[in-house]
Amino acid sequence: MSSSLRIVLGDQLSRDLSALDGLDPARDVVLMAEVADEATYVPHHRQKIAFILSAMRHFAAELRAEGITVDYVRLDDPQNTGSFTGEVKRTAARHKPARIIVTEPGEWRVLQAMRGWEGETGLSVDIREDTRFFASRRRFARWAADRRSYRMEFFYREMRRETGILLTPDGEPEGGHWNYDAENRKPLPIGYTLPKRQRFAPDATTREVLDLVARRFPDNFGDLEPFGWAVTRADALAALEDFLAHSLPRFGDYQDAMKRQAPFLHHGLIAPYLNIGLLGPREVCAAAEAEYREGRAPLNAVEGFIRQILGWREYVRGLYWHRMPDYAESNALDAHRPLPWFYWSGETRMNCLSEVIGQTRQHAYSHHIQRLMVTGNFALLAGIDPKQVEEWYLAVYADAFEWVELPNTHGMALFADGGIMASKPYAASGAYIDRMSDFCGSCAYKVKQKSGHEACPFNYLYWAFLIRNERVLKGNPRLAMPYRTLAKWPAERLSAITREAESFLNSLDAS
Ligand code: DLZ
Ligand code: SF4
Repeated sequence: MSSSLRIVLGDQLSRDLSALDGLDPARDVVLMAEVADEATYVPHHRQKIAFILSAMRHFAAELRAEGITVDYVRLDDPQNTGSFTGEVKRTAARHKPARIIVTEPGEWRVLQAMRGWEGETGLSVDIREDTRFFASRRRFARWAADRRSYRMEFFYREMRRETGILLTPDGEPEGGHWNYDAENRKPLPIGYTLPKRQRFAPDATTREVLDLVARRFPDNFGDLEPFGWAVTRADALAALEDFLAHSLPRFGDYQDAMKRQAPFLHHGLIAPYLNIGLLGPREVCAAAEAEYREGRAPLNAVEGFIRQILGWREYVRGLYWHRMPDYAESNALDAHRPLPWFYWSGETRMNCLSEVIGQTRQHAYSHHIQRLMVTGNFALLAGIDPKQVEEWYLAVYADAFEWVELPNTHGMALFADGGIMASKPYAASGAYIDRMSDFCGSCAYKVKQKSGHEACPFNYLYWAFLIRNERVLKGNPRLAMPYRTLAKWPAERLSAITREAESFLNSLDAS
């Protein structure tokens, strides 16, 4: 048998990766490469770079411990060409394999590069399906065929039926309903004690990577330390156990709640591990289901958690591959304002935004409702250019890869796809943030005030957004109520709102 060069990318750190199927340790070589292109295609959070590089180094060490030959290229290797394609060519020249085997990547631009590898190396390139997802790209395409717009809920039900997860023996949804979200919108009670979350102290490998990142990326966004992410499968499993035991039971109740100085609440904190391959979605869903079946966690929590993975995560990935590359180009609400500088500095008098951006800077993490209803909501209301918002989301979160970031930002948060993905824009005034958080009490603005210097900007921005986008949004049945309200207001009131919003937005510095 001739040898194969097998390539493992930084978000493919799974022993069951299809590119490693049938690997012959006596002949095959695995290539893993730290490359400048990947570290710089957006200005990643420094913890994100450290997390990925450290997890890559640990994964390479685990493969070597199995007797597998790993050609590992470090970022500071003087021969490093800086690109996947350059490193594949260099390694192919070194090892002279008969073929290249790789698993399809998570990003469109990388797939385009991969498609050029045959021409670049003169070798056959076997691009294998990423079997770590529940739904293959083909499976999603079958579901999406003939639909003009997609709804996660229906796709999710099919996934539940297909996998049998949380079904009764006669194939009905456990508890009689598919979705328990109505029970999952409670604000945190005052004085509530949150579970303590397990974090992982850096070992020698991580320390070395932290030094490298500090040297190479001194000016990137985000605190490098304290660094508490798991960088091995064993620690990622420990993080999952910690979540299941202490946070899952109340995950449902408080999954939309927000609190000052409490970035993690009851959230899973496992998206970074899932998205780079340290954990697999099947094992995570099975573990959560077992908590319900054994009576340790209630159904509203377990169903809500599983829906994020079996439903939402698969749905956004399917949609990304089904609609790319055109998906990224739409701008349905004609939003062109530049991203305000405070998204990077965190310096704004709007307390909700400074809290959420501060947590993001500290942890390369912010939970889903903060991403959607604070940073996302503001960008939507302010009419910020989708490309600039997307770059920000792709850069600042440890779990962000384009397949998951783009649909969530472009479709869900910004409605830039005009409703392909979500049935309405998630626009909200300050009242929503006030109901779900304790941010407003210590804000320089007054959440109950609708206009004037002290008014919460979300209040007039919300109405100005509806006024500005009336032509596109008025027919949306889910926005019928606010448009009925607007119809009752005199024209002077509408133009005063528009003026106030414009003058506030014009006062913000662009990034
Ligand atoms: C995000 C990232 C970074 C920062 N660095 C690397 C790297 O040096 N080497 C690597 O293989 N992958 C890295 N990644 C992850 C890639 O960007 C990711 O594999 C592609 O975007 C495909 O999803
Ligand atoms: Fe945010 Fe408005 Fe509340 Fe201030 S008052 S924290 S700006 S929602």
